[in-house]
Amino acid sequence: MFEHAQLTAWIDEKVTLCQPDKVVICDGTTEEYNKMWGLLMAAGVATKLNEEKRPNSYLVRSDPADVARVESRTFICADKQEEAGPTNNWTHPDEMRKTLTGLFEGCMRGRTMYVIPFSMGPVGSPIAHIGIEITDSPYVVTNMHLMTRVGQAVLDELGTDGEFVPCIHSVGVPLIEGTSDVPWPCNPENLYIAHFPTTREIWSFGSGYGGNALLGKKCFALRIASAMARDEGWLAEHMLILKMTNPEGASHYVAGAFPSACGKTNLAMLVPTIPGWTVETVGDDICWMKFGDDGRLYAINPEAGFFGVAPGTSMNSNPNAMLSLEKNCIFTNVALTDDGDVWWEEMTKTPPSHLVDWKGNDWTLDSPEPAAHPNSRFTVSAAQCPVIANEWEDLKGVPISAILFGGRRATVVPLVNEASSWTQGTFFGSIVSSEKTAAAAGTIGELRRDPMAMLPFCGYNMGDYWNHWINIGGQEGVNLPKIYYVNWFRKNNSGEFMWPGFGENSRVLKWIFERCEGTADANVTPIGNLPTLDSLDLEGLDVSAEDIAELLRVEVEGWLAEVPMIEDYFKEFGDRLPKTLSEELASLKSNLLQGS
Ligand code: O2Y
Ligand code: MN
Repeated sequence: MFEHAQLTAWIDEKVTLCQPDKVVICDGTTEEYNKMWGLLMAAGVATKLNEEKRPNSYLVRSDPADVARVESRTFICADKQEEAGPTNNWTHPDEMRKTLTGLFEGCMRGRTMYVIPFSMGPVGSPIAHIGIEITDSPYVVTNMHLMTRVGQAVLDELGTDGEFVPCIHSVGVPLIEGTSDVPWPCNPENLYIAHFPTTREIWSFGSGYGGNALLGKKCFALRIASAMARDEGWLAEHMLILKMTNPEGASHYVAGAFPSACGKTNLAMLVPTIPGWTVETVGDDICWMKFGDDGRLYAINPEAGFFGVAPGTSMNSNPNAMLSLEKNCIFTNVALTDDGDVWWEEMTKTPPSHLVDWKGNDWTLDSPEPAAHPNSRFTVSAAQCPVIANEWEDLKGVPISAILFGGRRATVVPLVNEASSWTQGTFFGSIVSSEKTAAAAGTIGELRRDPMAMLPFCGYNMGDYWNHWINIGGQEGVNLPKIYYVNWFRKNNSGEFMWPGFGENSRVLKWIFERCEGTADANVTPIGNLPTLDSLDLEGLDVSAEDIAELLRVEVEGWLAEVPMIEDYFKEFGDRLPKTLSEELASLKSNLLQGS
C-alpha cells in the first residue's frame, strides 16, 4: 500500500481489526475536502453557509453529548503509575490495549477508514514531526486538512523508513447492515483518549469532537510530543508564539503559556494600542522549540490552523480572528442566522432577534439558553489571519527571546514580573494558577494549579517535566529566553478588573521587549524584576495611578501566605519534585521575610 513497510504493516493490522468497508488514503486536496463536505451534508450534520456572506464555509452540529475534550477519559498508559504522575489518569498499557482492542474490533464496519498522513509543522522542518491518523470520521478529515499539513508531501518526507506517530481514532459506532446512521455518531459511554508515550501511539474511541478526535493537536503535539521532547532534549509546550516589532523595525519573538480559556488566541493576534508597534501571529496554541547552533531556542507552530472558541470572539475582542473567519471556515456548534450566516454570544452587541441554536432549535431573545455552545469552535487555516507573520512557516523556526507564563489571578500576582534566572522562571511556571473561587479582600481564593498551562497536556510525570525544564536551562552554551510571569486579571476590592487587558497588554509586551533589548529598567525584588513606574509605557492609558501602583506592588503578605500552599502542592509530587524547585521556594520565602 505504501513504500514504508512499517506503515503498511500498521495499516493492514488496523484494517483487520476495525473491518471497514473501504479504505481511503487522504491526499489533502481541495477535491477531497469538498468530497467530505458532500458526505457530511448528505448525512445531515453539516450545512453550507450563505455563499455571499461566508464563502466556502460550513456549520456542523455535534451530538449534545459530545461537545468538548474530556479530561476524565484521557489516559497516559505507561508501565508504572509514577511515570504518568499524580496529575494524569493512568492505566497499564497491557490493560488499555486489551480494552481498546475489544472496542476497536469491527468498529468501522459499514464505514470508510480514512488514512491521513499529516505533518505537525512545515514539511521538512527539522523541528517538525509526522503522524498518521486513521479515522472513520469525514469531519475529522476536513478539520485535519485545515489544522495540519496533509498529503503526498508528507509521505514523500516519510520515505521508506521515516518515523511517524500512529494515531487511531473511531467514533465507535459501527454501521450494522439495515440500520441507518445518525448525523453525529459517537459513543460517550465508551470514551477513551489513550496515549502510550513509550511506544509513541495514540488511540481514541467514542468522540468525534476537537481535542478528542483531531489527534495531531493535544494528543500528539502536546502529550506524546512532551515525552518525545524529554527524551530528545527539546520542549513541546502549550504556548502561543507572537512576533513584536518596534517603530524602528527591530523584532522579538515571544512564546506564552496560559491555561485554556485565558485568551491565548486574543494575545497571539493582539492589536497594540501603543503607536508604531506591531504584533504578528506565529501560533495561538502550541509551540515546539529546539536548540539552534547558536544555542538559542527556535520555535515552530506545529499546527496549520486555529481551532478557536467562538463565544466571546468579536471585532472588539479580536478583530484579526474575526477577519480570519470571513471565508473557508468550519464552525462547530455555533448558531445559524436567518440569512445563512453564523452567530455566537458576544459576536455583536445585540443578538439577532431569531436564530437556530447549536442544537438546531429556534432561538429568540427570550430563550434561556445560549444560542451557541460555550465551547463552540471555528476551524480556519492560519494563512487567512491578516497578521500572520511571514516567517510562520520558516523551516528553521523563529528564535524565542521571552517566555510568558500566566494564569487568572484576582489577587497577589502582579501585572508582570521577570524571573531573575531560568530556574526561578521554571519555578514561576510550576506554580501557575487560577482562582477557582472568589477571594475576599486580603485573602486568596481556592487555587487551581495549572503548571506551565500543561496540566491536562503533559504526557508524563509533572515532576519529571519540571526537571526536564531545569535540565534544558542547565546546559553549556545555551542562550536562553528570559521568563516572565504575567497576570491580566487582577481585581480591586470592588471586584473590578484593574487592568484593561486586550490591546493594552502591548504595554507589558513592550516592557518585556525592552528588557530583552537591555533598555528598560526594573526594580529587583524577591519575586524577580518588576517594571519601574517610568519603564512601563502608560501614555494615554486610562488606569489610575493607585491601580498601577497596586498592579506593580510586591504583596509580601500575600506571597508569604501562598508559600505553605505551594509547599503542600509540591508535596503531591513526592521524590519526583526537583530539588531546585524546593530551593527556589525556600529562597523566595527567605527573601520575602528579609524584604530584599
Ligand atoms: O474542547 C476541545 O476539544 C478543544 S480544547 C482546545 C482547542 C484549541 C486550543 N486549546 C484548547 C485547550 O483546551 O487548551
Ligand atoms: Mn489550548
